[in-house]
Order: sequence, then C-alpha cells, then structure tokens
Amino acid sequence: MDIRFYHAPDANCCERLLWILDYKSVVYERIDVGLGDVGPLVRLHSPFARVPLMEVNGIPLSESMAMAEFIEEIAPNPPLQYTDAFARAQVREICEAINSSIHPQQNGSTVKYFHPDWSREQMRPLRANWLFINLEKLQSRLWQQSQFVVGDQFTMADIFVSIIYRKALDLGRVATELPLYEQHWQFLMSHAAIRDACPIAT
Ligand SMILES: N[C@@H](CCC(=O)N[C@@H](CS)C(=O)NCC(=O)O)C(=O)O
Repeated sequence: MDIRFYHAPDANCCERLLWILDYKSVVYERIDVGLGDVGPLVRLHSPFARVPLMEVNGIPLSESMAMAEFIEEIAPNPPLQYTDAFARAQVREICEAINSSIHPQQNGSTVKYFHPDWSREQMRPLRANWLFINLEKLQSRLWQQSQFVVGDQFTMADIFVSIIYRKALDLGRVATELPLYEQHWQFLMSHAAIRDACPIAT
C-alpha cells in the first residue's frame, strides 16, 4: 500500500497521525506543506483546504479521525484500540471530544473568520483559553481505570488528549494549570516505545 502523508508544522491534527503512523511503524512518504499555505494538492483534495491529508494508492483521504481508524485497521499491531465494542466506543468518545467539540473552535481559520483583523499572535490568548477551559471540563472523563486515558492500555485517545494538551501549552498556558494532563504527558514519555514515536517528544 502506497501512503503519502501531507503534514504542516505545528498542526496538532498532523501530529496525531505522525504519532500513530510511527508507533505502528507504517511505511509512508511525508510531504511537508505550510500551515497557512497548504499548497495546490491539499487545496484540491481537502474540502476545507486543511491538513492532514493522506493519499492511499493515489486516492485522497481527509479527516484525522478517519485516517486514525484506517491505520488501525491496516496495521492493528501494536494496537491503539480495544477489541471490546464498548471500550472502542469509549476511545472514540474521547477522540471525538477533542476532534469535534474542542479543536475546531480554536482553529486559526475559524478565529480568523470571526476576527479577520487579528494577527496569529493576537489569536493566541483566545485559543489558549478555549483549550484550557475545555480540557478542564474533559478531565473528569479521563484516567478512570489507570494512568492511560481509557482503560488500562495506550490507545489513540492518549494521543489525541496529550497532543491537544501540548497545543494549549504552545499557545501560552502553563503545565501547573493542568497538572493531571502534565502527569499524563510525563507518564507517556516514560515509555520508550511511546516516546520514540511521538513527534513532539520532550
Ligand atoms: N477535523 C479535521 C481538522 C483539520 C484541521 O483543522 N487542521 C488544521 C491544523 S491542526 C489546519 O489545517 N488549520 C489551518 C486552517 O484552519 O486553515 C481533522 O481532524 O483532520
């Protein structure tokens, strides 16, 4: 299978996928594009001209959640999902909370739509605050059985959660404001196989 992955720096949706691809040692070609200017191919095949975009045997696939589930199906080992149907739904619940309920409102192009005169620098406090208040709300649903986000294994939910947490820090929040997320991040980084595949490992 021929996989090309269009990636932009600082794009947390891309970081989710890089982590998944590398954790599973999937072979792919990475193509770097700009976050502000994604280039003609991404503009043509991604309905909202956003990254990530994947091409599988030349056929485009957008949306990071769809890509994450596709990769899980073609490369099930090491797993980033459970076999039990309800546990799988719980993993998706958290991924979708990040992907659908938290991430879109702070996206650069969304904020630009409502504040066309703002520079990227001016957007940072609003974006950071949105992430902070929603991560605070989400945390009651996390780490209920172990230090992993759902159940007792590393799953794609750990990846979605920790990547968006690190975005909140990039935008100006500090680790002491979200101590449970920081603890989770440090826990993940203490596992070599997890850390080595992480595109933003510290
Ligand atoms: N729901 C989409 C979101 C994609 C998305 O928002 N990508 C961001 C980077 S994380 C982007 O391309 N932002 C540039 C823009 O909004 O124009 C997915 O999960 O792939």
